[in-house]
Amino acid sequence: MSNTITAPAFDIARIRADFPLLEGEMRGKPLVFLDSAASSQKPQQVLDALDYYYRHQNANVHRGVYELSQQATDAFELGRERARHFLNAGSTEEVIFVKGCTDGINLVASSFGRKFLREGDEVIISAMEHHSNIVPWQLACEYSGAILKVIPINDRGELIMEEYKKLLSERTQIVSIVHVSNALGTINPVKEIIDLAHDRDIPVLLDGAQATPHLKVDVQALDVDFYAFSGHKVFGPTGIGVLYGKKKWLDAMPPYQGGGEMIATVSFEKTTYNELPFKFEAGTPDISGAVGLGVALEYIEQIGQDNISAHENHLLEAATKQLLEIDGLSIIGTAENKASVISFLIEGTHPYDLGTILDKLGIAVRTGHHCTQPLMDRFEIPGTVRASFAVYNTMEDVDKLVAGVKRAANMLR
Ligand code: 7TS
Repeated sequence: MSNTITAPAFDIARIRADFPLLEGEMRGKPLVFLDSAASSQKPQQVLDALDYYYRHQNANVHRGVYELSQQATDAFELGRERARHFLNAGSTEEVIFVKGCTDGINLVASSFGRKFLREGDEVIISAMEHHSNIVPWQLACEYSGAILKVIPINDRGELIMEEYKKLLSERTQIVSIVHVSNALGTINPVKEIIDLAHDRDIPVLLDGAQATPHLKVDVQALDVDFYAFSGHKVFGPTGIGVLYGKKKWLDAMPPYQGGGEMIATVSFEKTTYNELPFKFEAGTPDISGAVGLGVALEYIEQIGQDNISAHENHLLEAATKQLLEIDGLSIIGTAENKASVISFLIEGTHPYDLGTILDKLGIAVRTGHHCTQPLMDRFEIPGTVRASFAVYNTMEDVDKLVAGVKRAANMLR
């Protein structure tokens, strides 16, 4: 079994041992978890951090004069500093805690939209967006009278860059694009996308939900204006995520929600707002979530994103090759530059039936449209079976997936 790579910092057995849930069984069989694109499992280090926080540090933040509240605030702000480091943001002022990637995109669509979108303006997205990067912009367009423009993709599931260039115009106010597609695995040429938009002074938001678990992201090197991701996909807790935003934009944008923490002073006549990043964090934040997320991000950095990518590419290549040997199987999403997501269909079978049989074998995959209905329409399919690999998956998982899919296909045909 060739499930390890040679990088010295990378030991798959040790990494797997960090994830207690992966040692369990499902339906009486050892669990083969291949749905990390939906939500990842959590390492012991994150579980311990949450436990420690609630046992020893729990209090509300930024408010109490007492020592415990100071400790909770320090733990929370350490989570922010770790998120800043993870993205290589210039300042923690630019790191806003949100509920998740969806919440981060909604914040920008709502606040940026209110300030900068007017009738006849245009917003550019792409044909491979998750609903979370479609619907918030549809709402913003509905309120403002702006128009949504969509970059088409080719049959491999890659953006057609020539079409993107044609869509950019003096009417474009913002470009909002997925970094890595959750349904196809395509890694988009985000630096080129950003540079082309910046040539016209148009800001760019990247949906980093699927990129952050796999790739090194450097918001300064990308020069990206907004970057959103979810904690639960990067081995952290649910209910927390990060929106990075360039200070110049965040300063220019109105608050998204009102309430505690986002204010400086309140009177019935006039309220003034807190400084960044608190201006965008109304109400008691997800304190333990920020603590756990910080530890999860440090966990990724300790393994090293290059090691993670190399390991996952190894699994992706092997799984792709072996699955394609199965009669009637086709892969949806064959971009040259891909992350560890494989969407597939088998002629004469329904994705849901395949997924159900795999589940009986203890193999967790996702079936359906993956919250990308317009993308499924583009390929004229109702959905796919999707296997997604994370750092803790092994070549044994690949072998079990392939054997399971063969068995399911034989049963269904
Ligand atoms: N953007 C992308 C590219 C995603 O894959 C997802 C979630 C989101 C945004 C939304 O993230 P959330 O944490 O705010 O919900 N994707 C998936 C998936 O592929 N299967 O389940 C959730």
